[in-house]
Amino acid sequence: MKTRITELLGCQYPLIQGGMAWVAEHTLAAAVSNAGGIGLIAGGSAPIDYLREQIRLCKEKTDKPFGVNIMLMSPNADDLAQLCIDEKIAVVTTGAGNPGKYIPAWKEAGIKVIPVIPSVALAKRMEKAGADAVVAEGTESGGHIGENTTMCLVPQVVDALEIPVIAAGGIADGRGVAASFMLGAEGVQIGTRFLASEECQIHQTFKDLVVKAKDTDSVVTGRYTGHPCRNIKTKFSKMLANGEKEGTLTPEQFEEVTLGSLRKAVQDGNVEEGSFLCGAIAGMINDIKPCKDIIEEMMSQAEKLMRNA
Ligand code: TUI
Repeated sequence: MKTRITELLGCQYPLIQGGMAWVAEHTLAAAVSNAGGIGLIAGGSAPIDYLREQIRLCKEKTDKPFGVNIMLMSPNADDLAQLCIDEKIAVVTTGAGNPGKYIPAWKEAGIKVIPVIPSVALAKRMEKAGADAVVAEGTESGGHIGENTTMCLVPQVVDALEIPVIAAGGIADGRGVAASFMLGAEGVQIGTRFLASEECQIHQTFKDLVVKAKDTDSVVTGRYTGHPCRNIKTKFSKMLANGEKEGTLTPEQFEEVTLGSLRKAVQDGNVEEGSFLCGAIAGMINDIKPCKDIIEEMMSQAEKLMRNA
């Protein structure tokens, strides 16, 4: 399991955790890093003081490298980007935008930069801008997504770039990891599987929704706002999907009712008003266990499959 990603990031396994807004805090990040992957703390739309505290708590829980995800639509993105430099963060991933303007300063500070991208065009731009690797994220992922699937996107990004590619979207066991490697990826990003981990601090209702989900239980909402998001089907997400389809909810009303809905899902387990962002692979996840068990089982299954391939 040695690839350019384990070499670049100095970790045992070529696995990074998804930078899930509101979900990825220091307990989860430290557990993933301690288990040999790269844990991430999500900046999301949080204020700088929150992220600084999370980084410091994570440093107390692990001496392994970990990273921060910068959500580029955040009004605080400039401050959070600088904080990563001040706190000497090992690796930064980005989402929901083009991080080009931050890359020179991050590189100067010795930070490994890994933008998450949903298209070949953006991947090429990131390589030119100096990224160390990219995460090619398929539409199977939870949260804010592009249109192309992991199966189609990953090999096209691999062909277009020299830098290593990490596959994301729909990967939750060793079969997904092995398939990603067959597509030319040199690492995987795992999000949804870690929702159902012991160390993940989300509300129990959220974990139960992931564990109970079937293959058909995810829905994409908000395409007409320009920010499509994959969620678990609930009364709330079905209402949003319906309002969008029937034209009974304007894009402005959609933005209004979803404001604050990530927090309501993650912290309150509020199924009436919360957005439970989650990938399409949730149907395959049937138990909650420690991150270490998740990672070791996934990687040993992948190794066996690849040895026999
Ligand atoms: O970023 C994600 N997933 C996310 S971010 C998030 S918080 C949020 N909430 C409401 C609306 C929007 C975000 C929840 N889930 N994944 C990585 C990702 N990046 N997916 C798609 C993109 C992306 C989109 C456009 C990356 C670059 C991009 O560039 C456009 C440009 O500026 O050229």
